[in-house]
Amino acid sequence: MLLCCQDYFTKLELMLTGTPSRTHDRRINFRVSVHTCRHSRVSAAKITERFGSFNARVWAQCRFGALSVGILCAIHVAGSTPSEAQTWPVDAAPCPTDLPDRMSCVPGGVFIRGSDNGPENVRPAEKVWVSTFLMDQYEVTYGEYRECVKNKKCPEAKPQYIDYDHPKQPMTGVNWFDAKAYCEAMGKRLPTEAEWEKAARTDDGRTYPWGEESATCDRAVIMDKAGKGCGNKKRGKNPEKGKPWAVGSKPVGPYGLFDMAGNSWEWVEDWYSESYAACGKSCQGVDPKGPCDGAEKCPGHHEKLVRGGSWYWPGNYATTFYRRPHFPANHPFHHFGFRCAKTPNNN
Ligand SMILES: [Ca+2]
Repeated sequence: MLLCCQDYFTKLELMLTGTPSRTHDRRINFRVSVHTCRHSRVSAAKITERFGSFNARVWAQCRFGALSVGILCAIHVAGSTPSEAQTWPVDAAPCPTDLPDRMSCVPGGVFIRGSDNGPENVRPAEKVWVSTFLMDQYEVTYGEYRECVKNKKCPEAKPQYIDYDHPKQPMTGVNWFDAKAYCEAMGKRLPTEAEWEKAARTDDGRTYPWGEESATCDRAVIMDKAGKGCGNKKRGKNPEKGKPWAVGSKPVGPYGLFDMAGNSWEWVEDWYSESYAACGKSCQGVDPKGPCDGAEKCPGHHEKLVRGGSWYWPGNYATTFYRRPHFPANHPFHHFGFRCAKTPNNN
């Protein structure tokens, strides 16, 4: 029987309706027309909604894969069953009433992570669950980081440009280890990549923290027609490189968080993978932690991630789902920042 992916999922729906037994499912062996699969118009969100993330992943491979991946797709389709659909926790822990200073609570639950309209590395869009967590309302500032260094609780780190050292500007020029050390010194931690994305986009799959309207300098510190940093030039050499603004200079976003789009890039905890499809199970389900489930060493993975775009880049880098990989030691040097998260005591 030669079927395309769309036919497969139609069949799967019929099977679900008829509640076939697992044994029966396993005997089903569809072959897949690679060409038709790649031109299927079924959306990943629809597949995820109906059949869970596993089948959405199969769909993504069918649709976007080259011939060799198409063969894998056929194997996956043949082996997949409706019983592998994701199940979610019944409820998330409530937000605590007593929140730490300058932190917000992001209620746990399912949200749409990734996008089918962005670069390959954000695909596919699929539902994942994050537990209730707390998130810094602002990027960590230069002043806060220097205070931590002064108190001998944080590694020495500084931006390389002058005019990036105002107390209320985001701390830029930290590597991933510096960012992690700062958060731990504050009794916090770096957010996972999934947590960061949930905090930026809520549970409705929006493109920017404010919704679908394009990023402009009314909403975020980005590069626009006026230049980098919304035209706010830096002192000294190369003024056109612009500079980050004081944190919280633009309108507040969901959950009371500022600058989740633009201003400084923000390190997150996870190792980088080429796409969520390539990451597989470690990027799916409940509280995904990325490749190697967030282990300190992760063979084959050498980069971490920053999220949210910055003053230096145009608005399309400031989407809720854009992923930028970089080496945790920050070589070559970039002016990246961060904010911290925390697991509430009741969770
Ligand atoms: Ca930011």
